[in-house]
Amino acid sequence: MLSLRNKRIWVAGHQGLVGQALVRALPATGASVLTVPRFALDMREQQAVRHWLRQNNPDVAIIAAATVGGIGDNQARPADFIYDNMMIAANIMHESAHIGLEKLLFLGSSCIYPRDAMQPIGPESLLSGPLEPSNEAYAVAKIAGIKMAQSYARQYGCRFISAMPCNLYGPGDRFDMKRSHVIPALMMKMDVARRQRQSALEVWGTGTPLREFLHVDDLAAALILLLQTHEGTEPVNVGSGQEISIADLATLIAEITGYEGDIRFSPAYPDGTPRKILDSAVMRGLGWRPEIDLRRGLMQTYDWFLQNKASAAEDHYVA
Ligand code: GFB
Repeated sequence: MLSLRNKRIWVAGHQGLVGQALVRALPATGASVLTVPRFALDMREQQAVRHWLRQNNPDVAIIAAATVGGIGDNQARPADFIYDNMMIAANIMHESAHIGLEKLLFLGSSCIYPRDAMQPIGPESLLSGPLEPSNEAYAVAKIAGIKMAQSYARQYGCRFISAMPCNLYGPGDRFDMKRSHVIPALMMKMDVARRQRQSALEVWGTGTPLREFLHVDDLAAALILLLQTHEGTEPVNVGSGQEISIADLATLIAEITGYEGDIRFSPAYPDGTPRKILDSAVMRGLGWRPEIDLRRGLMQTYDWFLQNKASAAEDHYVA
């Protein structure tokens, strides 16, 4: 058990969806949260990361910094996704190993697992088959991060652990019709369509893929529990256990946003992986349960969007 009381915890990527949730949740543990704005530290620069870590000397680090986006953004910018994410993980882990950090938590994503993995997906599926092509670059960078954490643990005895969340959503997400994940993209599209009284709108793909969604505040609680109680180098899956098809999700978001026009599926756009539900047995074994059901979480996220339209559409590079 690691008490976080009075620990100085660096949340790398505090402006992103996960980072903001951690900044909200960590103070209740008695920890003090360290952050650095993007303009003051480019985590892709090794010298800058080395200098910052030596100056600030945190006790614990959480790598929530990443270049992320939805399926469209992944397909448009594979070079950014592989380069940024590999550099961020490599620089932070390598430099952390040399300042005697007590513990580090690396965040990945369920897209690290093979496209045709057995469902629910356990960590033993890692590297057992080909990846989903639409997000291969991102997945490879995240797999490299997991392997780095394992290698530094083995060679130097570092307490580097990894968590793999399912698809996330919540307040503080990036809202962009082309680049963001499905929930913010559909909320934004439907909000515009309702206000402009459009009779129909387009939802990418066939509507048949299944996704497991988790509210980011539930993820933050899981990550804190992992820091406090978990040791070991196997990635730990964090999922809600609840799946929904994209078609049903679109209907639910239409209800919440008050959009009453037609929903037209557009198979010219990619579906991505057909299904990716995680086996989250390790988290459940630690006593963690998600508390925010999808409908309530979507309503709260839409309210947040309505109140924060300007910042929600900003161009985040970290998530
Ligand atoms: O959220 P999303 O981009 O993530 O897409 P992935 C989920 C599903 O929603 C896909 C469909 O089947 C999309 O085709 N979809 C329908 C839409 N309409 C839209 C729309 O307007 N925007 C978006 N974005 N999707 C991402 C990975 O995959 O998952 C990332 O690309 C990351 O690397 C993340 O791992 C968790 O689940 O397909």
